[in-house]
Amino acid sequence: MTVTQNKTLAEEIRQDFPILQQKVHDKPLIYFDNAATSQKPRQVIETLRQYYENDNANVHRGAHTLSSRATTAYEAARDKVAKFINARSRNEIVFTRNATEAINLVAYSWGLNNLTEGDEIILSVMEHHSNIVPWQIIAAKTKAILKYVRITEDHQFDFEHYTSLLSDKTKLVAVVHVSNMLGCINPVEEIIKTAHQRGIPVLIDACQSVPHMPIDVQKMDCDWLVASGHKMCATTGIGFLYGKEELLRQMPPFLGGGEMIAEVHFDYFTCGELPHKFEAGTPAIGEAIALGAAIDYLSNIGMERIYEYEKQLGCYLYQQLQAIPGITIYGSKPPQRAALVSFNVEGIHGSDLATLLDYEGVAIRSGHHCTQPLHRYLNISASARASLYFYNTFAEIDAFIAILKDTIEFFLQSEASLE
Ligand code: C6P
Repeated sequence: MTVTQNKTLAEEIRQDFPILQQKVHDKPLIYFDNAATSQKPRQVIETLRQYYENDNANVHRGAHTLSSRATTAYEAARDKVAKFINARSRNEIVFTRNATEAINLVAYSWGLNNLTEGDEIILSVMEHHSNIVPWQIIAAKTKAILKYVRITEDHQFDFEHYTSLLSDKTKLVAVVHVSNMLGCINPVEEIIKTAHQRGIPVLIDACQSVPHMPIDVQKMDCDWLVASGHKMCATTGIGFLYGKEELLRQMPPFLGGGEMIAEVHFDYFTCGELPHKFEAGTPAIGEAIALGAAIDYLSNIGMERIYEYEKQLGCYLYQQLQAIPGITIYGSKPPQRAALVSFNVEGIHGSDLATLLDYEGVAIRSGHHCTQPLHRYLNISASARASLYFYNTFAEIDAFIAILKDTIEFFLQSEASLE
């Protein structure tokens, strides 16, 4: 990858993504399902291959060379994550399988031990299931109560409603940074500041923001933040939890076993140091190292540049979709939104649309996108969603819109001929 300023970002780096060069059903692949998972550049695939060909061994255990190489690379990946989100210390980064596991870690470790009957947890109606179900489980065990911040008429986080929900009973706020359905970018710094004025800790689900924009946890001042590697050019099976060191120190371990201990006796154990206290068992070593390579890759391009390019791409997609008759778009207007758009077309189910588009080489997602409560709140059962990443092009958007229009016409004509 060579970064120059006169080509568009996608033109410069697209060749790094082998999977994007293929045809699907004999049509050039247009991959617009990046909110579900991103594609991986050669640099990440190569890092994983090299690790398994040369260095594969277990970490923190062996005295041998391979184990020492694997340990060094694994811990270097932690340093890269810490630097990428500007954590104060590497001890604040815990590797998990994904964002879901990271939220469960906080729910079981912190939630179960700090919440009691009548305490309130504030979520928002736009949360992904991963930031609802763990809290429902913990609320059932502790008799805590869940409260949901509404969205405004133009589908933004309703700040006024949020502040009205905060009270002496509120013990936690857990909200998404960028909604994977509405695409809105929530004012997390304000949300956190307001909660902190009452001494309430805040967890940020940054699954859809960390891959797309610069993140500074110190500036944001969140207490915990979670993300998944597979949405940011790394592999599946790796994600991370950021937590303020003093909070992580107070939290008991989530899972028990090897790696997370200092001493084990027949009748008790003592915990290892942070962050190992939360990493029980053999971790996803190659995947963590590949996450480090993904971070190198993204940092080399520059997160600010990725954010700016995606902003233009997202605006263009929104404008083009908006011009289609019979379309309903969810989420507020650009530019305060991410490069993803969920929509429905009158008379066509999102799943039918996605299936027909697949025949034309276009990959989009349809269904509830793991936000069933939000879909119910909006009085819809499903939606179609096109979600972009920095390797997508304006030409792909043009092709997608043309294919979408043809597909809608084809579908509506077929329906009419059956009547
Ligand atoms: N959203 C989507 O298509 P995991 O599965 O743990 O990697 O990520 C869960 C998750 C949590 N929060 C948000 C905001 C998310 O978008 C996701 C994953 C994917 O929208 C898969 S459902």
